[in-house]
Amino acid sequence: MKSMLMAAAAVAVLAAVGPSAAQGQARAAAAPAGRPTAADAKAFVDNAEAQLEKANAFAARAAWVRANFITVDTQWLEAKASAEQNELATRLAKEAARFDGVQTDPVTARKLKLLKLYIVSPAPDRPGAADELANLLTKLDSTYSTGKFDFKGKPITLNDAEDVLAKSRDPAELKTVWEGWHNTARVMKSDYQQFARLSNEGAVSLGYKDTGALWRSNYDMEPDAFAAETDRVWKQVEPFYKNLHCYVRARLNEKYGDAVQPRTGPIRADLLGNMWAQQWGNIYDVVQPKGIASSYDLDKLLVEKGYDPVKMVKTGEAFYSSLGFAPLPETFWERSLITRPRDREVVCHASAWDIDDQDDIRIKMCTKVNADDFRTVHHELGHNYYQRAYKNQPVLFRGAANDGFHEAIGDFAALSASTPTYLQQIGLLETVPGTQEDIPFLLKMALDKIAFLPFGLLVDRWRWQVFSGETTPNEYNSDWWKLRLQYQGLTPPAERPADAFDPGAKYHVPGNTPYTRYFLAHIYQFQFHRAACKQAGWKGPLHRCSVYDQKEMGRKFNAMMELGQSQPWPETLKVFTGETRTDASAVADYFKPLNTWLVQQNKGERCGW
Ligand code: X8Z
Ligand code: ZN
Repeated sequence: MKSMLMAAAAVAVLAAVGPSAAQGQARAAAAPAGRPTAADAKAFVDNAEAQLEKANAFAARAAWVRANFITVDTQWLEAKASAEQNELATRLAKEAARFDGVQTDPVTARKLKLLKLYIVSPAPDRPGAADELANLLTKLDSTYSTGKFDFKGKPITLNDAEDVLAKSRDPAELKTVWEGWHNTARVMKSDYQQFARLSNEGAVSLGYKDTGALWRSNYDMEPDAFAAETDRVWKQVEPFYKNLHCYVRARLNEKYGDAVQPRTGPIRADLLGNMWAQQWGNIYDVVQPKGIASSYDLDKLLVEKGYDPVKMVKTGEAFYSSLGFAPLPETFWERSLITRPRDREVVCHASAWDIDDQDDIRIKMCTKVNADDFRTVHHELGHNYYQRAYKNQPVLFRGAANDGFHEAIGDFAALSASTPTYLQQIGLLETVPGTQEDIPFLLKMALDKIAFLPFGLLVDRWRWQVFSGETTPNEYNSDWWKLRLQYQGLTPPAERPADAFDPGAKYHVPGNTPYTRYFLAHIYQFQFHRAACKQAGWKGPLHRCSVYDQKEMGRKFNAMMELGQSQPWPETLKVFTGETRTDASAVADYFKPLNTWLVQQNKGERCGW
């Protein structure tokens, strides 16, 4: 597999036996003589895997080169390789349907299923369609990645704009920069519309209702059941999110006054310290609890202790080494992109790559020395260690149990790596604060982890609606803001222009990366953390636990990762946690003291929006 953010990612699917055995036998009985056998099916998947491996090796390198050096020529090369890969995978997915109902061994049955889910956006098989789709995707991703707008008389990048959103406390400036970035996405709307049309046509040709149904079919259950699962889990955490929203809104109101942020209703999206208001940790200074100071600030510690981007990545590697993982290969250091180059355009959105499905693992990120990127480094390395763990699986099983697992590995590591105990162990922090700082610590964590949940859900709610046709191109932006209001309780700083395409201002939309995976990951990482701490014999509160140096736990974690997508994800979850469902009770356990505290703080407020 290639980048964790590429359009054509291998993914996990339904239980080992596809159609029920009874259905299969019924069809087999009615089938004419000469129908394919189990041996034919096995030969087909073996051959399919060999072809995919070859196409992936080529497409991954073309994609890497384009993402590290965006020019017309590299875009052309990437689009050509990606179109060929898409054509191949889509053709194989169709051929796989020939074996529907054939009684194969369970491994072959699972591989046939996975083959039909291999491509995020399959191409229609008319001449030229795969090329058109690939060109649109390369162009959308490149337009996003090279986007700039004028601020204070000079063009600025998203990286610069993110710094302003994180640090400025001037509402007029925040609004200008927020609008500046969001308006860069307007040019993408018609390409996105055409992309959605083509992708849907491809998905329908594979037997899915639309592209959204294809994406929802990746979780070892029926697509409708999966949508219902995400609703169920959201309902588990929604009350907590609403408590946090209520508390933060009150502090913003105190800081900025009624004219900027009213005490009731939605929160202005540009005031939360992040371009998409998806993580709010950057405004901790504005919302910190009165009378309980936090004795340290990770942003400052990293700078004071002289961290640079490479040292951040080395520190991340050392955390994984402490769990018993082998060091990263020399080529990781030679080939990764760790800082933003000055002389060329690159895709700065962080990603982890597995170029040859073996040892050529790399990251690509424009690392800044701050707390956000300290966590992102652990996040990206988590992808690489997962990729390495499942490299000996057959091609179609080289992937996460489900895509939420892939996103959760590194975040799980970062939960331990964010504890003051660990920061002290690696010399970043002098003394570990006592329990009086639990609320400040948990509030910081919740500003990132709990604030994220509704955003993690709504990005694909919007795309599911676009793909199903429920949201028409005229409604792209208004429906986006309906969902932003409904789930996050947010509003734009001012009315949006008629031609705005605000979903396009979030990387994963032009980057065509499904997003529900991050919602799931924000649940799974706490399930992993709770199980890991239990294995390590931890008896204290969950948020104080760090599994640094726990080699036996690390071995068991790696054993789960080695399974790749060889079996349905609930079985893989069970291997490490003993649990078989996505379950937010671990989130509740971790944050329990904070939720209680928030409820007290919110007394007298009119929560909700
Ligand atoms: O895209 C990412 C990673 C790469 S897989 C940096 N994340 C999501 C985002 O930035 O929107 C991690 C958290 C959510
Ligand atoms: Zn990721």
